Amino acid sequence: MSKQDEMKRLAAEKAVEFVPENEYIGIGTGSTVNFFIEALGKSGKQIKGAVSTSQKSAELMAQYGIPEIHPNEAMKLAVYIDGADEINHSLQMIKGGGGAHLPEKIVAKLSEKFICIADESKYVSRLGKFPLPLEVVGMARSMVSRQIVKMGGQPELRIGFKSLHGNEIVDVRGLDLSQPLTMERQLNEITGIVENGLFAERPADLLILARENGVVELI
Ligand code: ABF
Repeated sequence: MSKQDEMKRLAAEKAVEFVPENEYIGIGTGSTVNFFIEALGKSGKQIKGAVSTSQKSAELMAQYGIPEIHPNEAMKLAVYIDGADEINHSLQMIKGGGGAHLPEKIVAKLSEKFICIADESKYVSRLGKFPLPLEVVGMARSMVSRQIVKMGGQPELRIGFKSLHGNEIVDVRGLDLSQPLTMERQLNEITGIVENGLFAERPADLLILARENGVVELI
């Protein structure tokens, strides 16, 4: 197992301690979350049900006997466990590297507590080294791209990728993300963008960060 995978596993295993018994929870997407699903399944903890955010997570949950529920069945989720592509010191994130940031943002907003699990490579002082994913309706891709260029961004279509909801993903470099909340709200105004990968309005409430030296920090 690589050093980075070992750190992801450490953070994921720590997160199981924060899962309350007999509650509805949300489960994100990505390789760090895959370690969490395995650890939760092996822990024997009984949860009422979990909302998944991708087919991959749903399949892994089924493999470990974690009961799945549809998000419309739950008024609120006690906790949401998910990874991130980048997370800053205010626990604002860039997510969507896996193309699942729309369901992830929906489930995050449905959850009382968002716990982000990550290895230390994701922890940054300023967001933006990772290209910002935008889920875009196909018919509006060019119109959206022109507006992104006017904002200083360099949009790149994720070739051959369709989201869970059949939309396209455009990855954007070069936007000024020094004020993540302002940028998230600006992007929300652009017709044709279904969802952007900035999690500033809904940041994480807790970061479980695994360091290279094996220490797991709670931030
Ligand atoms: C997911 O976590 C995505 O938003 C993000 O792309 C991913 C990070 O992936 P990994 O855990 O594999 O680094 O929620």
